[in-house]
Amino acid sequence: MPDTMVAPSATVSDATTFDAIIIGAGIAGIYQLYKLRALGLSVRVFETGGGVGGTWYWNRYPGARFDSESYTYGYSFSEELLNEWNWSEHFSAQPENERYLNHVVDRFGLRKDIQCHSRVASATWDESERQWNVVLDDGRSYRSRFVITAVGPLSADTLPRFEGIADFKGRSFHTYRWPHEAIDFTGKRVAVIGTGATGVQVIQTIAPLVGELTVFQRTANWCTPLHNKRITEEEQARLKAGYPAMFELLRQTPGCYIHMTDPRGTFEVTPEEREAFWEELYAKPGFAIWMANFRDVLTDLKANALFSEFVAWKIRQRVKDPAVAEKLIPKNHGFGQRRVPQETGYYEVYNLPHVKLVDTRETPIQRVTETGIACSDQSYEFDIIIYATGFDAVLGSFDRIEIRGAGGVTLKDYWAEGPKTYLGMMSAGFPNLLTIVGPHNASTRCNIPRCIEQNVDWASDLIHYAQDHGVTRFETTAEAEAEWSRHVEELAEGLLYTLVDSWMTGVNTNVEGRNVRRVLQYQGGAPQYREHCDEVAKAGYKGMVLDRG
Ligand code: NA7
Repeated sequence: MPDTMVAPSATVSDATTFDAIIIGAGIAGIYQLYKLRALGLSVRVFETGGGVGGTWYWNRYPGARFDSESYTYGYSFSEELLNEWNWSEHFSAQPENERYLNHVVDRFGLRKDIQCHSRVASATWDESERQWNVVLDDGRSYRSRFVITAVGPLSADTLPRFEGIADFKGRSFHTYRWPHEAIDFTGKRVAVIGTGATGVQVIQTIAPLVGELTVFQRTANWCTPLHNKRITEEEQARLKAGYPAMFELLRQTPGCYIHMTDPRGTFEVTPEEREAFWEELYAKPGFAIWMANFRDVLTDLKANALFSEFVAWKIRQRVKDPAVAEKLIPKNHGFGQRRVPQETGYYEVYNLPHVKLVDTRETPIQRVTETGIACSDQSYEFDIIIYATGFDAVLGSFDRIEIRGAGGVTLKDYWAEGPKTYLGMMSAGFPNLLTIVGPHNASTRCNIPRCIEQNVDWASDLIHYAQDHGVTRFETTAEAEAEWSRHVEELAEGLLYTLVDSWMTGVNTNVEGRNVRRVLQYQGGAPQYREHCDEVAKAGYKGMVLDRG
């Protein structure tokens, strides 16, 4: 089986009863702890990993880095923190990101409430006590009035359902479970399975280091240049001076990125203007090409097809072998309908003599063997197999915990036909449970820390209100939940991303039952989502029953 990792533990008190339990010490869990501590609550965070940072703790594979501009990604809640932290690159890499999150934890004295190596196995609502009973997988049990899940949308990693994975005698890793020690790739025959955002980062990073690289691609993606650079001293000063204006802008864009959609339509400009604009976008850093494109590129099939043709032309220019270039050009979806991987020299990797691309739709993988991978046409021998095969997105991390609500039903069963939520933060029958950054929430369509801060602020205000007003139990009504769930479904209607399988539509061939496309995300944009949440709070938490009993 793929290697797992070992990491140091933290010291916490022996207490077992808390006002609130937070599951997960990633970006959301850390900030949630900070907020609840500031309200004077006793809090314990349980974290599966050996350290804090969530995504940035686990994903330590070669090449892991932000796709959002670093300075737009850091926390915004503390001016001191903003001023003292210097990001070294526009799109910072995992080691720095993990260091940053550790710095935040230490700076605000949060570590003593974070219990690492502690995987929550179950959380069961006790109606008589109006408390949650939280049990770890080693049997230790804890109680709290409130539970906040901060489990992350991409933290339930999935391996393919190939036969023989355990038989492989070389080393193999899922990218999410990358070991802490350095891996020596020198002269090694390496396989990478998967060409999503993760696979692309790994492939372009290890290609120059390995002896031979074989990439197993099932679906090509539209990858565009990241254009990462170091941040100079002058830029650093300019960025810091501009923080208030930048965060204000981030509040206004639909996904809280610094890129604003161009108000023009694709066919409202001349072909020359269009091409010049697209060339400009291709040369710009980050997601500008996805988010600052013409307003109809992601909504109109004709506009989308024309822009896809532009990107296909770029791929053909960059990949020398025309047959390989054709394999790398997506044929089953247009640009931006799936997550756009950001690349640095990715396409040029396929010009190297020791790199081979295998299209697993043409020659499917039949099994993993002791020495490598057997495809329908031939067998390959490897020293290392890297599974960049993604996640049981959004729902998977909830499914892996047995969360049992007031009626004895588990959240997994309650969401079996698709999520049902109110504001993407709670579900009927699950009192005092806040599923921040969960399904039906704007955060998974967002520059995630920006939406995390909004979710955490809202959840903290609700808990503060409950504490202040003697509320011992809150729950959404079934009607409010049904209305929100309908609203979320309606917002996704007609959007081009719904036409294709991807983690964003919840399809995953590696997980039983994930063969139906679902609406997992709130598509109305972060500002509109924030307005909804604020209105609910302002109206005394309409759509919810708050009980003082
Ligand atoms: P993704 O984007 O879900 O990519 C997973 C990749 O693995 C994708 O290319 C899959 O092909 C491939 N895959 C998965 N299972 C198999 C099997 N069984 N056989 C062959 N190929 C397979 O996950 P990432 O980790 O790259 O990115 C997740 C997000 O993290 C990303 O969007 C960023 O937001 C950060 P498929 O496309 O399904 O045919």
